[in-house]
Amino acid sequence: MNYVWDLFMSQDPPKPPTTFAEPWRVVPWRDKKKDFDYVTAYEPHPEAECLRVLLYGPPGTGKSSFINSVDSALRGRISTRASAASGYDQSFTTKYRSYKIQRETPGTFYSLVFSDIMGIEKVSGRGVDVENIKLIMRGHVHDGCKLFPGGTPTGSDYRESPTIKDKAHVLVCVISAATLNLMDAEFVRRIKEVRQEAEAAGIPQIVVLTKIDEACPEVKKSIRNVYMSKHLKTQMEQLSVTVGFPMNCVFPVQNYSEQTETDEDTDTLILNAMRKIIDYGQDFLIDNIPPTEPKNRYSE
Ligand SMILES: Nc1nc2c(ncn2[C@@H]2O[C@H](COP(=O)(O)OP(=O)(O)OP(=O)(O)O)[C@@H](O)[C@H]2O)c(=O)[nH]1
Ligand SMILES: [Mg+2]
Repeated sequence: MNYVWDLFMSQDPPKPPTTFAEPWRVVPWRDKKKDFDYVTAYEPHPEAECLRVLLYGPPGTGKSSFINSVDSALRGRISTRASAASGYDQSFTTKYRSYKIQRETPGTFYSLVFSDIMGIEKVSGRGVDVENIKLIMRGHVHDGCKLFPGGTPTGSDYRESPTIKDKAHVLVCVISAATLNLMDAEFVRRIKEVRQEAEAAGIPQIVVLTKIDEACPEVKKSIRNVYMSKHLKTQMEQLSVTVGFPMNCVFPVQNYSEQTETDEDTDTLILNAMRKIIDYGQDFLIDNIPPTEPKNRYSE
């Protein structure tokens, strides 16, 4: 009797499950082709020329890696064009630079432009400051400009009268799920400031939540657990509450960082996020480019 009791007491209480029984959001695993075709076929209004996606966020969260990951998912091989590095407290990217993704035929490109900037840093005097993000968002900064905190672009770096093709059409805040709990209040304040400015300019906003593999062992085991993981859902809810992004604007991805080959499931999440980015950006273009007058057939 004592033996049975001792045995019972020596056992740890059962741990609550770390995953849901059913995913809380539907992902078209094994059907990435739909999103792939959607992204590859996308053509914005000719006045916009391309859909301009501006990425921002704290340093080292995976902004440059996300550009490389979309490039990799579209081209079917790992790309490392946007410089990514393993620095975490200081921004590795130091310029405002735009990237296009090449189609199979050399010299032809997808209708997407990614603008990569250095991270927002919590220490003033480093990284990109919020004033400069506002200028980039409104199309005042020329590509290739080196941004100095506290200073604004002047001369040939400054565009006096931007048109719709120079402005950001969708703003993507890149946050790491692995360090979300450690995110400083100062980061949150700066991100909120950018959000308010984007809201005032009517620019749609999305969050790409990276490093989900580092944040959750279940996801590391299989990326298909992304919407089964209780931990990740809590992270997303927390992000939504602290920074104010609605849950349906948050898209978790795992960037290509160590892999040497692309894979279907990683591509699926990246392309799914990309499709949403296109949809949101397209709404902005519809609202901001007046429809062309239908041709009057009697005046020809
Ligand atoms: N495991 C994992 N590592 C990632 C992921 N995304 C990015 N990384 C790694 O995180 C590090 C920083 O990534 P970057 O893409 O340089 O980050 P960034 O936001 O562009 O950084 P700055 O330009 O310095 O602001 C690199 O070592 C990447 O390989 C991810 O989803 N999972
Ligand atoms: Mg970078």
